[in-house]
Amino acid sequence: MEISKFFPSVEIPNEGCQKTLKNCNELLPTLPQSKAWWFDQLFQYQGFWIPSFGIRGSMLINDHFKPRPTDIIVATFPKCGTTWLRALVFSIINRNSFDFSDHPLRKANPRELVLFFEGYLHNYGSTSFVDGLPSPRLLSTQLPYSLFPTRMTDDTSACRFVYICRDPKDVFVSKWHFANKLRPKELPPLSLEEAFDLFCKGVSEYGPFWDHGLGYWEASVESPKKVLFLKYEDVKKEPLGCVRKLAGFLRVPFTAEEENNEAVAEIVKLCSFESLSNQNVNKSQTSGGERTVGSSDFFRKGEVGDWVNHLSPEMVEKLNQITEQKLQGTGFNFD
Ligand code: PAP
Repeated sequence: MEISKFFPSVEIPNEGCQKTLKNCNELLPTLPQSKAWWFDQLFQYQGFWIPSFGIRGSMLINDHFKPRPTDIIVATFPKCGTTWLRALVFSIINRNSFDFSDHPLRKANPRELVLFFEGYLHNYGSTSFVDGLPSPRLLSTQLPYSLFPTRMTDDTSACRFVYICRDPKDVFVSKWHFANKLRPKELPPLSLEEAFDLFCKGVSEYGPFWDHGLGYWEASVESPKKVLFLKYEDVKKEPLGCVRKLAGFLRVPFTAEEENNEAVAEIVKLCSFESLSNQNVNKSQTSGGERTVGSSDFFRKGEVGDWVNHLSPEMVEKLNQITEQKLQGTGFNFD
């Protein structure tokens, strides 16, 4: 399956990976299934609704991936701000290698600079491509925290996760728009009502939203040096503070000289919605017949609170209620 233009194909996997792929092919038909919002079927796997390529990627990670202490995993639930976080992490880590006027983000979409972990593993059918990347490896994922092996999540492993979460009302609206843009032409549009019902039941790519966020939240509370939990709304409100926090967490804090040179402000400006969405490289459209993902599809409004333009008062009440109920007593909220 072609996931996007950003995943090149393919080589013959080694024997171990072939075994994992065979196990995955045998497992998939035994799992509960649901229609996906856009391309593929969704399968209920270890409590989450995941497309087949995500399960394949997760099984390859579990069986074969060798983490390094320098690995940085950029994790999100879909539509919570992956593109933005990828751009920020890439810019922070590589800030001494590039001039802001001739920065890679002016020539490439953030998805090309921070690779989609499970997507690449799925497409190669092995970990070999990711094994060959130089350190520090920046890898992006939408997999839930519980699907990673303990050799990545326990305290003995030094690889780190950065997660960005977002108000579920905005996540839902963003996801619904994205789904209707990318749904195959032969399928009817996904109505707001149908999508809402599915989202509330947890049935959407990588859902349930709340369980996904909670996994990373709890890990960030337990192991704050391993997992940093950010909220989209906070990054919008306090971008400078959040970028400083991110750099500290990634163990590359800004120096006094960089502060004097306004490096933090430059990164915030370069990675802002206005700046990224206006780069020519990010203006390519979804190609009509094929419905493959275009770079521009990852930039819609980039606002906090667009849900007011789409959700009825009843929908708002229902989503707020589910959120309150799911997150009660956890310390994780959207207040
Ligand atoms: P993905 O899950 O498909 O990778 P992701 O990048 O996580 O998508 O989320 C896309 C959302 O982030 C879009 O939100 P919207 O539909 O509410 O507009 C997109 O506009 C927004 N977005 C993309 N880039 C930025 C940015 N630089 N700053 C803020 N928001 C952004």
